[in-house]
Amino acid sequence: MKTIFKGLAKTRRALRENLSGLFKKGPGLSPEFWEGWEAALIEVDVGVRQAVELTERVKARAEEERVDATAVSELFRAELLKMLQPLPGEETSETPVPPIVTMIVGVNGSGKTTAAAKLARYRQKRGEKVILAACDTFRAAAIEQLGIWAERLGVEMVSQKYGADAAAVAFDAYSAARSRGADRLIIDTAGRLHTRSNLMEELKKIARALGKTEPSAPHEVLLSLDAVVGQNGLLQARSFLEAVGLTGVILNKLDGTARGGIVLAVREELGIPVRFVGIGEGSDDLAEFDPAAFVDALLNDSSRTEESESSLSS
Ligand SMILES: Nc1nc2c(ncn2[C@@H]2O[C@H](COP(=O)(O)OP(=O)(O)OP(=O)(O)O)[C@@H](O)[C@H]2O)c(=O)[nH]1
Ligand SMILES: [Mg+2]
Repeated sequence: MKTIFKGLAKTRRALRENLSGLFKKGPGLSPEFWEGWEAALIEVDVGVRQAVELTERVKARAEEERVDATAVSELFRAELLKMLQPLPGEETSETPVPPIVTMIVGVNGSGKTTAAAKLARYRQKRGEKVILAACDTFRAAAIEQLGIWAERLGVEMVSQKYGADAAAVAFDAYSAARSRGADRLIIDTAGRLHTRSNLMEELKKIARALGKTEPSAPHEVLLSLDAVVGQNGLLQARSFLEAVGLTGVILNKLDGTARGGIVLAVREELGIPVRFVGIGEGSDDLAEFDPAAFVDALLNDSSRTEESESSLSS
């Protein structure tokens, strides 16, 4: 299993390289020093607004606390962590009656089907009984792809034939999950239809079909985002947000990009939390998003070397 520390290796290295020049200039906190931090943060895709705000906060604290350049990373760490604290209403105390339904939505190729499989595995490892629903009926290969994962994981999949009504598949899958006493129902959806508006209508229809059988379902709607696409992905995210009301993000392919700072931008720009990160193509390459582990993985520059990193269990 990969960890977020491994998943963020490229981002961490990029940040470190961009910052290394700043410290060679000595311990002074010049305007160039702060501009350097800002630029380095923007480079790893935290978003311009977030980078400016973060740097300003740290600068204010550094001046107030009269620290030198070497202590600045610690201040960034603290302020980053503050920015990543749960959003209001993010932590709900109600526990829905199982099966808890998770819909995975997002544009084509963003990693939905793989994320559905990883999430199934994640729940399975926690002793939960999972059922997968193949609601991407737009392509025959999509049903097959999920079927292969289901078989590999030993998880039941509910599907119909290619071209079937996705909402009907979801409805069936929910009934099956309930009658079989499943804890979780995880729904894979299409990323592409004939037109974008059809896709949004289809997703709404799936959600409505679920809501008819259980008013509280779907309990989670997770947007699958490709971290490699970076900031551009946030534009598409808005249409999903408006159509189906997202509860969180699964940020996929974090391992393949040096732009892992997108985690901050997602949260600030969309107002929804990153719930999981995808850090590889295997079923175990998923981590629940943990702000402290993220900040540690992003800014760690000395206490954990690249060698100890590579010796971490994989
Ligand atoms: N490196 C890496 N690759 C990933 C990750 N998640 C998914 N992939 C790869 O990205 C590609 C697309 O993944 P899919 O899960 O098929 O994406 P999708 O959103 O279901 O695509 P459509 O069904 O076509 O809309 C596959 O080759 C996956 O193996 C990840 O976290 N890291
Ligand atoms: Mg798919």
